[in-house]
Amino acid sequence: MTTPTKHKKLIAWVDEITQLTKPEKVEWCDGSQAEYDKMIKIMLDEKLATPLKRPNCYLFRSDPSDVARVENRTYIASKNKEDAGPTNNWIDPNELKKTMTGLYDGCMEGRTMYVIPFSMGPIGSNIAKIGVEITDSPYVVSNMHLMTRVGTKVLEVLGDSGEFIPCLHSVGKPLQAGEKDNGKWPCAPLDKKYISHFPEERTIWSYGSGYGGNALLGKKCLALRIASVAARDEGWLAEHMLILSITNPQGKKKYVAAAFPSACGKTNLAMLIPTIPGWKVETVGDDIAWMKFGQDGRLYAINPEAGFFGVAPGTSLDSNYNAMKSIEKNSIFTNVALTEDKDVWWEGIGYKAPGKLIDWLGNEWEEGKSDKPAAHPNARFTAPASQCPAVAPEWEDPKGVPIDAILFGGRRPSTIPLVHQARDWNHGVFIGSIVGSEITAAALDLQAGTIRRDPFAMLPFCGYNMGDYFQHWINIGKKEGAKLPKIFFVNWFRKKDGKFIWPGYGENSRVLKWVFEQADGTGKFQDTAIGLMPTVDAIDRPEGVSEADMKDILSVDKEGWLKEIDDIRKNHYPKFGNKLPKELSVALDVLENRLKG
Ligand code: OXD
Ligand code: MN
Repeated sequence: MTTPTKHKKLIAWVDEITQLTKPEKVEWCDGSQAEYDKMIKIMLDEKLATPLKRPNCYLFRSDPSDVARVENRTYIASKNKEDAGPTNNWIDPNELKKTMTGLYDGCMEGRTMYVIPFSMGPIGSNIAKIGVEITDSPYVVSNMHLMTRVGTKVLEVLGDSGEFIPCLHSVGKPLQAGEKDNGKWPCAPLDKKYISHFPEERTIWSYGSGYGGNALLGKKCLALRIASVAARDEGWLAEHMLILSITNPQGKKKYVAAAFPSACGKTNLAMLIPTIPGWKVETVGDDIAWMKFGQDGRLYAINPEAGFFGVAPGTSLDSNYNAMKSIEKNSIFTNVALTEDKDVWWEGIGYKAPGKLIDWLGNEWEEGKSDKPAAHPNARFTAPASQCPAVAPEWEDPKGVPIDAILFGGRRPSTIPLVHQARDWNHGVFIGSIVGSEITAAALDLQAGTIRRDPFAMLPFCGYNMGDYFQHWINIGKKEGAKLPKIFFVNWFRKKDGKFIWPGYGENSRVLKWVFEQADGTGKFQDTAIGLMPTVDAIDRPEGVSEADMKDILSVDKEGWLKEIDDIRKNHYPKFGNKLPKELSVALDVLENRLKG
């Protein structure tokens, strides 16, 4: 195959990696449908893919050791340890490169090396960034086709000397002569997996995992960890946020970005169907937002991705109609269960398993007979965003959409009310910095059920010192002429007697309506010790929520907050040492005084 670019630096890098990893052959990806079909054919032949009855849909089962992001094998290898900060794993970059070069040596033997030029963001947008992923996984190539914009058109924009972020990936399973994968998902053992970032060089090296965020390097690695470093240096924001538009019955539209820790329902919120008549929500993105100041001083956001990599379990026509419609065709399913008539099934899909299934491990599974879930809790679908019935017509607008409100949230069974609003930008940064959530299944190596602080929902995704990141947010608020979004703290997950009080899903539109009104200056609110809150009549009570419960989730739990403050003071803020911006310790003091006063 001839090299489809004259970009010297890119060609030299591809040559260098070819010599190191020693693949059987090298292929440059053009992004065509024929290429996608070829990848699928390779994986069907290798018995890694199972065709489904949904048109152009396939099921994959990964290795049981390779089912989620591996946070304790994820590294920020900055030159100085302090630049990675207290929340990241750090290894000296020279040492890490030495170890990984040893692993990469010959790691693609017997495999094809694919070179995938991709754009995060609409091709040619001045907010977009170009990456090139080298991988030995056809699964990665096909998923990158859905999740990003790939191929020749990206090389055209890159030209002979454009900037790109090199992203090196290998599953870490070379093949001996004559050996085939033969139905076995290729990956390396856990202690050989490395998801490494070199922030000063803007480079990503991933080894040993073929799953999701570990392997689709445009997503968490580039669009969050590396982009957050670029954003700090260039004065913008790369955030773990969905983007939606909300339109009132009079046709007025506002844009909301919202950060929630992994598996807290960002995809559901991004696509919700309002239960309140006359209101409309449309989706711009479900996971990542890049926000830059426009000429008018407003923050404009793009969704750098082109698809959804959503958690399947719990997704049903009731919980997320638009996601279910998005995955009717041209989608990839990983670690869900298979029905006898070759459809997918998972826990929470909205109907009983139709007969016997094959579970995510490839074993027979029957309702009531097996105590293990049929789909892995972190089973995923990959689908093109363009297939979402609720996708906003402007979702690919290269200039982005102007953000009116930012929401922070997490799974908090107590203390945090349904919604409150920050008094000003710094108070909003304080709210972002204290986000916490009950742990879910999106990361392999964490204890499900406990609460961990996840500032800005960026704990696993911030590519530099989190204390400096807080400061960067404070600095954004100081920009001259900035017309900043309003900031809110939401919590759909309050519990009473072990049950959720708030119905969530489409009913969250009631809260979005108040957010809209607050951003519009027309909301009804009261000033409280923790911030601005809706008056009792400002949010309509959904069916099934009693007046007493509604009051409960819309009031200030003084004791709970004082405990929260104590925990922040003792266990959270001290981690950041002298990097903690003074504005945040001041905000904590002010909150305590207001509660006590
Ligand atoms: C994701 C995650 O996959 O946050 O989006 O883990
Ligand atoms: Mn995410």
